[in-house]
Amino acid sequence: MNQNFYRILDDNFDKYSDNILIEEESGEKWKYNDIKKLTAQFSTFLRNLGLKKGSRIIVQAEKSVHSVALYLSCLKTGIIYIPLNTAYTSNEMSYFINNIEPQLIFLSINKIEEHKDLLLDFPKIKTFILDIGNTELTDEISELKEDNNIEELDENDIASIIFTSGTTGRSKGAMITHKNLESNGNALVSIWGFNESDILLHALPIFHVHGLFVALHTILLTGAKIIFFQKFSPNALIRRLPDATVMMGVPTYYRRLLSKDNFNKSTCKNIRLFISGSAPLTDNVFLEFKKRTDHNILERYGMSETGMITSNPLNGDRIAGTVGFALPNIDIRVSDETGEILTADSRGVVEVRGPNVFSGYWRSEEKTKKEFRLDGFFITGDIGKLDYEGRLTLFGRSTDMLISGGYNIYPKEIELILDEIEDIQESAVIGCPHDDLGEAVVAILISNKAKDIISDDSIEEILLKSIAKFKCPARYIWLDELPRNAMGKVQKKVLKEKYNKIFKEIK
Ligand code: MCA
Repeated sequence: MNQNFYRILDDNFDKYSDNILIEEESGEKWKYNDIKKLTAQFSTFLRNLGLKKGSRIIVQAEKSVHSVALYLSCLKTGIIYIPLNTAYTSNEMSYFINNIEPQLIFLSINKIEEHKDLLLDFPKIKTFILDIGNTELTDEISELKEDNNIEELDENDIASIIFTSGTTGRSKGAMITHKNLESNGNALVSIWGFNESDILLHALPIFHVHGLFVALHTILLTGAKIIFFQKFSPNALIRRLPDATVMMGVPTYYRRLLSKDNFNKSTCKNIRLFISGSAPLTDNVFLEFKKRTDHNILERYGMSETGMITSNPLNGDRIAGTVGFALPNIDIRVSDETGEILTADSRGVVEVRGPNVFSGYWRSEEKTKKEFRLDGFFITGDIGKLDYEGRLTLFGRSTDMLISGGYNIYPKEIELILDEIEDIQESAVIGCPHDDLGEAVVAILISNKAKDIISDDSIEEILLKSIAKFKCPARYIWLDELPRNAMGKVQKKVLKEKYNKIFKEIK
């Protein structure tokens, strides 16, 4: 039997052909049938260029209906879809292109301009503009015949590669299979009670698991509808909230909604479910939200490598500070550093096994091996504890990764660049609590000059040549030395405690 995940979506395209699938901010509406057609035209486009099962395309483009159709056509044709954050610089892109060796690249107009020089290094890779509104590409697609052939695939064939920040400073590509997408999509539909009458507010970017898989698939699997926002804006969302039944977001979205006086019970009158993920939801936001709207936000937990792992219940207690229970068919456990499985209520590293778990890191067999136990459990790196009922609480990570506005950031990547700057002897990058973003990046720097230290702006200018803006420190602090333990290791914990209130003091 064909195990291509798209076959199920295709059935739904027929079953719900006249239902609206996407309503854009402009008011333009796309039925299931329209998206099926566009997907089939993209399939023709890709196949005409000689791409086939296992070929790879990189997409760094603005969120649009056409980019959704391009993604779907990749599922349909067995082509591997690699979405990238639109904030990535040419330096970051260079790494991804060399690592993936794609057959095609799709870029938004501003990215074509930004990567002009970089692209000269890859003359054999065809590049297309994919942007909002009509472009040469979208015009060409609209003229093409529909290719309705769904590629015959095995459940373990790769659907997508999602890059996750790496502990050593280099990103790793998590290979997500058709089985991963199908099992996780079906599990979420079931535990969150999605159905044909749902209307989802979709303001998330679609280059991450949250916006691309979790949000899109729950809708596509049920014949429901999406109100599609270019990006998150609290005012635009408040205008459309009364028309919606479900919203998904990172905690920053909920904090920003609460900052608006006109966000209240009547705005949420038709909403049945607010879902939060990608970063910890604070008790404050959870409680304030309840007070303002009468809704308990449902917090769930996932990773790029695993899709969604746990969720608070749709019916039953949603407890602030916990991320709920394992999804159906997913096993979770907590272990110590040696791999010894811990009993309930003990803190350790969370491990997960199930049909949701990725098949490994792209071209990194060694790295993959290190992250799995022999019995197939994936070591998430998140620190947590399970209670006697199986409810999971998280306490941060075993690595020093931080999460800013829902984006994972690895300090090492930033420190490596800072340490190369002439005036900087060494650096330590940490995440500090931030009201809006959850955490924001702070760089602690040691100078090798007595005076006339390089300015913050000059440092940022250097950083921006290599890394995306959202990874750049929001604050730079110069110290005489970094705190170290007896082994000489920098004590980031000490720094984090010291600068815990740094973003609160300036208010
Ligand atoms: C934008 N900026 C940021 C961030 N985003 N800085 C730090 N952290 C961020 N997350 C900076 C920009 O560089 C820019 O700097 C300034 O903020 C304004 O940019 P803009 O794009 O207008 O920002 P924004 O609209 O306010 O965006 C903030 C945001 C956005 C709404 C929180 O980052 C967002 O939508 N995040 C969602 C991320 C997400 O989907 N994560 C899921 C991945 P300047 O003005 O100085 O130039 S995790 C996942 O998928 C796992 C599996 C899971 O469990 O879900």
